[in-house]
Parts: sequence; C-alpha cells; structure tokens
Amino acid sequence: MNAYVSKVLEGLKARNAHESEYIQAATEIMESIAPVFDKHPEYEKAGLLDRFVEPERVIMFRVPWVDRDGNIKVNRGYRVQYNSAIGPYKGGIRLHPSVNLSILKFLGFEQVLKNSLTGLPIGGGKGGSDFDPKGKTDAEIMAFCQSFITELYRHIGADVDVPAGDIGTGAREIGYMYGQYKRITGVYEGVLTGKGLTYGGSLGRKQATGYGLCYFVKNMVEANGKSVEGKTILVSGSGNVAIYACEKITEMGGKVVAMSDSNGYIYDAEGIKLDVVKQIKEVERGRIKEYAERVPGSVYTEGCKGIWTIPCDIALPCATQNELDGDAAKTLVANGCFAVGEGANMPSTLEATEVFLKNDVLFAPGKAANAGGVATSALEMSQNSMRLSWSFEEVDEKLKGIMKGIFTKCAEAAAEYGDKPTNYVIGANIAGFLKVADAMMAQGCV
Ligand code: NDP
Ligand code: 2IT
Repeated sequence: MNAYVSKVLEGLKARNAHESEYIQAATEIMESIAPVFDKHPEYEKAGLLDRFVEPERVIMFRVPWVDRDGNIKVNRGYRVQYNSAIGPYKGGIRLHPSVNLSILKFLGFEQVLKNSLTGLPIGGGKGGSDFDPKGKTDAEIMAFCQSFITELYRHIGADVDVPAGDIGTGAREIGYMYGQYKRITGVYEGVLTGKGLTYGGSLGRKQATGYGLCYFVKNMVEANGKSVEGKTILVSGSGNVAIYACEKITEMGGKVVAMSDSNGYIYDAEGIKLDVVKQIKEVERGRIKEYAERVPGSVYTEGCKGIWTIPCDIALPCATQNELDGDAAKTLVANGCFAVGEGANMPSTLEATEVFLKNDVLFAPGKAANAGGVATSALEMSQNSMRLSWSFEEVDEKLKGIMKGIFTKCAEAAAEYGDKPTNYVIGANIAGFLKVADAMMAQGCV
C-alpha cells in the first residue's frame, strides 16, 4: 500500500483505538483509495488524506426530556459534520441505544463518499442519539425530538447542514424535529429531509433508498449478463429500506422469501406478502414474528443472523452494520448466491466482503447501492429551494438516472484501478473520493 496512506491509517488507528466501526470503515476506504495516491503525489504534499480522515467538527450534547411518568431522562446527542467540500453537510439521524461516536464517525465518513457519488452538491455528516424509540409513546418521542433540536438547531440550516432519517428516525420524528426548528428560528426552510408531503417533503423519498438499491442491483447484474427476474431473494430488516427494497425487487420479478428484525426472521416460501409487513411495521410498529401468526405456511425463527442460511440467488442486507459476517458470507456462497446489494450501511464485515469478492459474487457496496435515499433527499432540497413539488414519476425517473450514473462511475473506476473490473468496492471508494479530493485541493488548506 502507498506509504503515505499507510502512515495516515496507522495514525488514525492509534488515535481512535477504541472506535472499532470507525476503524473498520476507514480501513476499507483507505486501502481502496491508496492507488490514487500513487498517481497523485501532490495530494501528500497538500496533507490531503490527513485532512480528509478527520471530521471537520463533532458536536456532542445533553438531551434532557421528561417521560410519561414525570421522570427526567438524559440521552446523549451527536452531530458529526464530516466534510463540506462539495456542499452543506447532509446525512441522517440515528436513534438507537447502540449509537456512539464510533458508529456515527463511520457513518459520517461513508456518507462523504456516498454523497459525492450521487453527483449532487452535498457534503457528508451524520448524527443521532442513544435514545431508544421502541416502546415509547408519541408524547415521549415528541419530548425527545424537541429537546434534541433545541440544541441542534444552532448547528444546522438549509445551507449549513441538513439532517434526515436513519434507523429509528422516520416521518414522525422528522415532523417533530421540523416543527421545533421552525418554532425556535421562525424560518420555514428545507433544513430537514424526509418531511411529510404536506409541509415540504418530496414524493418518492420514502421509497427512495429501497428502490434505488434495486435499480443499482439491476444495473449491476445485467451488466454482468444476469437478471433479477425469477430469482430467490433475502431481505434482512423490515424497516424503511427493507420494505421498499422488497416492494421494488418483487415488481422486478424477484421473489423475496425472508425478512427480519433484530429479534428474528420470517420465511415464506410463497413469497413475502408485503402488505402484511407494512401493516405490522409501518402502522402498528410491531414485531416481524407477528407475520407468521397472520400468514399460514410461513415460519418465524428466533435470532436475526439465521436469515443468511436460507438458500438464495440474491441477498439484500437492509438492517444494520456488521449483520453479515464471514461465516454467513461463506454459507451464502455455498448456497449459490450470486449477488449481494447492501441497503444498510456497512452490513458486511470486512471478512464477509472479502469472501464475496474472492468468490466473484457481484457485490454492491452500501455507499453506492443505498445512495438513492440521500440523492432523493437532495432532490427534496432542490424542490424546497425552488418552492416547487415534482410528481412521483419525475422524482423516480431522476432516481433511476442517478443510480445508473453511480453504477457507471463505480464500474469505470473499478476498471481503471481495481484488481478486477467487478470490484465495485474499490470503484465506489475511488469514484466518490476523486470529486471530494479535487474540491478540497481547489479550496486550499481548510
Ligand atoms: P429502520 O429503523 O426503518 O429499520 C431498521 C431495521 O433494521 C429494523 O427492521 C430493525 O429491527 C433492524 N435493526 C436495527 N438495528 C438492528 C440491530 N442492531 N440488529 C438487527 N437488526 C437491527 O431503519 P432504516 O430502514 O432507515 O435503515 C436500515 C439501514 O439502512 C441502516 O443501516 C441505515 O443506516 C441504512 N440507510 C438508510 C437510509 C434511509 O433513507 N432510511 C438511507 C441509506 C442507508 P428492529 O425493529 O428490531 O430494531
Ligand atoms: O445513510 C443514509 O444515506 C441516510 N440515512 C439518508 C441520509 C439523507 O440525508 O437522506
């Protein structure tokens, strides 16, 4: 590996020794982009990588709120403003008990490259809290969201930093956050995306990550002489990304036979009935095991990782980071899986990714394959700025074009720099990096 890249990576590991997810993401990214530094010695002179790996700013704050029994609760809130070379910081807010700085830095780092790949003018950031929305009343969710924004509002803005949804943050949470931002600032602006359709949201945003994933996967498998039609598919998770990935891949002729949540997975040999999943997850906020109670012939199994033992042609991990490890990857390969599309951020461990690449499984890395969500967020920002709303079809057509463009960039960079033309991991990292690098070089030592 390029000596400068290697030195910066070692320094990053030493300085952030306890941040395993951050080190994992940084290792993959930096190993991938090393060949660029062989070609561009001026990058080292400009200390480009030293600057690139360090977030511009990390904000950490107290989030006090009152629960239904009048008890005071305190959570920790964060916003990692990673890189603004190509546009205002942009990225979701994760609400999950596991949230910590390591996870948000990995997500923020990935987001910088992902947002660059979209071709749209958005920098990268990520935020969240260790607040657990599960089992909370609407009033508790609102109390938390209002408190969260009461601190965060001073750090965000339509031209500064535009947060959105992620795990645990959907339309309800974005609505409460938006209302509080407007109340404090008195400004009606596109400061958050994923808003409701009555107050500035974009048609198609809800579907965008899952649909975009399927558009990317279709481009990828067809470019390699294969197809989605008639294939057996696993979709992990049953949240926003998983539901709309299942919807689109089914429309494309695939058959989804399993979905999951953090407790377990359901198997339905007849093909998942998505209206039942939507009712349980979107309307009732229930658990996936209820599917098996409602659909005769389907089976629920406790433990979410078992989903990868089901034979399939295509796997779409859409739940969370590191949900698919080396052993799961080997099982998928042994069962004949020929393509993997990451709907989640970093769902495959480094070992799993290596297994897929070694075995010539077509592998669509998250930062490319799930970029349709943030791309459509950027389209929401455009509509807010213009004070116009596009039709669903208009947004969806743009999304299709963007995902095709991302696949082409990944394939071209893989062909130029990769060990093989189908190494889309290298392709995505390099294609995403080059634009940010160029902008950072042009803007001087900042
Ligand atoms: P949701 O909160 O809507 O759904 C998350 C799903 O993943 C749920 O089924 C949840 O199960 C499961 N899950 C969450 N944490 C874990 C865990 N620790 N172990 C096992 N399962 C878990 O989130 P999204 O669908 O929005 O996000 C899913 C993934 O997609 C995340 O990695 C996110 O970063 C990524 N992503 C999201 C985008 C978006 O637009 N929303 C855009 C791009 C990427 P349970 O209900 O049991 O918690
Ligand atoms: O990981 C992601 O890309 C998201 N959670 C969506 C971010 C956004 O700003 O829409």
